[in-house]
Amino acid sequence: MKRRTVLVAMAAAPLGAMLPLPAFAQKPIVLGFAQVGAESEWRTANTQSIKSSAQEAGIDLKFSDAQQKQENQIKAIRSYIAQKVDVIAFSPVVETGWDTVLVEAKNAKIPVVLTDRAISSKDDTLYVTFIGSDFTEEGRKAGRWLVEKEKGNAGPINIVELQGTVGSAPAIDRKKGFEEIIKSDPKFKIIRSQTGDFTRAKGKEVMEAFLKAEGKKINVLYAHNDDMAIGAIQAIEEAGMKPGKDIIIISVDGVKGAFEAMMAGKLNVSVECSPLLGPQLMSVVKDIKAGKSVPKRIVTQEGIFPMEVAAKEFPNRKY
Ligand code: GYE
Repeated sequence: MKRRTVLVAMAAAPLGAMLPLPAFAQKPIVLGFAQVGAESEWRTANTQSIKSSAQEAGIDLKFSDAQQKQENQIKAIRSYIAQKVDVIAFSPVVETGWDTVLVEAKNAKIPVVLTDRAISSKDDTLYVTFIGSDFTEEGRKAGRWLVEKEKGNAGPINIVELQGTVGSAPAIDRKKGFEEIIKSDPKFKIIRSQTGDFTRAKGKEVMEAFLKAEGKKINVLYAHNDDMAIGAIQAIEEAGMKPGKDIIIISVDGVKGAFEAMMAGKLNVSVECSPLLGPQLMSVVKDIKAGKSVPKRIVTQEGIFPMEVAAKEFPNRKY
C-alpha cells in the first residue's frame, strides 16, 4: 500500500523533480591555473582561451601570472594546494625543477594537468596528462621549409637563431627539430644562436647584436616565436636591410601579428602552434573529476603558413 502511494506521487511530480540536480545546485569544480606570464601574443591568446572556456564550462578558475619566473609558479601551485582546489593545471616555464612541489600536490591528492609545455622528470605519476603541441615537430617543419626553399642554392647559408626562454620545452625542442633537418646538408650553418626570451623587445635587441657582429653575412633568421621575429624585423629595417628578402625569416606560432608581417612581405613563413587549449583543458578537468581515465598525452594538431597563403588564411585566424 505504502509503495503504491510513492509511485503515484512520483508519477504526479513534475518531470524536473525526477532529473538529477540542476547544474547550479552542484558545487563548481575549482581549477587553479599557474600561467607562465604575458610575454607574447601567443600567451595572451592562451590566457584568453583558458579564461573564456572555464567560464563556459562553469568551472571556478583561480588564475595567476608568474611573469616568466619559476619561483612565482611554484608559489602559485603551493597556494592552490593550501586552498585545496580540485585540480591544478600549469604551463611550466622551464622543464626541470618541479618534483618537490608536484610531490606536495600528489600528497594532497590534487591531480595536476600540464598544458602547453612539458616537464622533464623521471616520475610521470606527478601529473595526469600533458595537453599541447609537439615542439620538435614544429622545429622540423621549419627546417623542412628552409631545405625546400634553398633547393638548388649551393650555399653556404648562414642562419642566426633566436631561441625562446632558456630551459623551456619549446626552446629546447624547436632547436632540436630544426637542427635535425638542416644537418642533412652542410651548406646550412647556424652562425649565431641566443635567447630572446620569447619577447619582441629582446628579439629586437639580440637581432641588433647579430647584425652588428655578422651584418650582410646573415641569410636566414630562425626565431622560436613570432614575437621575437617581429622585434627582429624592426632591427633589420633599422639596419637598412629588407626583412623577408635580404634575410629570410622563419618563425613559430602563427599569431595575427605574424600574418600581418607576412602580408607585408616581411616574414616568410610561420609554423603554427595553437594556443587555444582552453576547451580541451576544461573537458579533461571534468573527466578527471568524474573519475574517467584520460590519455597521458594529448597532442594539438597544427599546420604551417608560408607568406604566399597569408592573405587568404588571415580571415580564418582566431588568435
Ligand atoms: O610559442 C611563445 C610563448 O610555450 C608554445 O610560449 C609556447 C610558447 C610560444 O611565449 O610565443
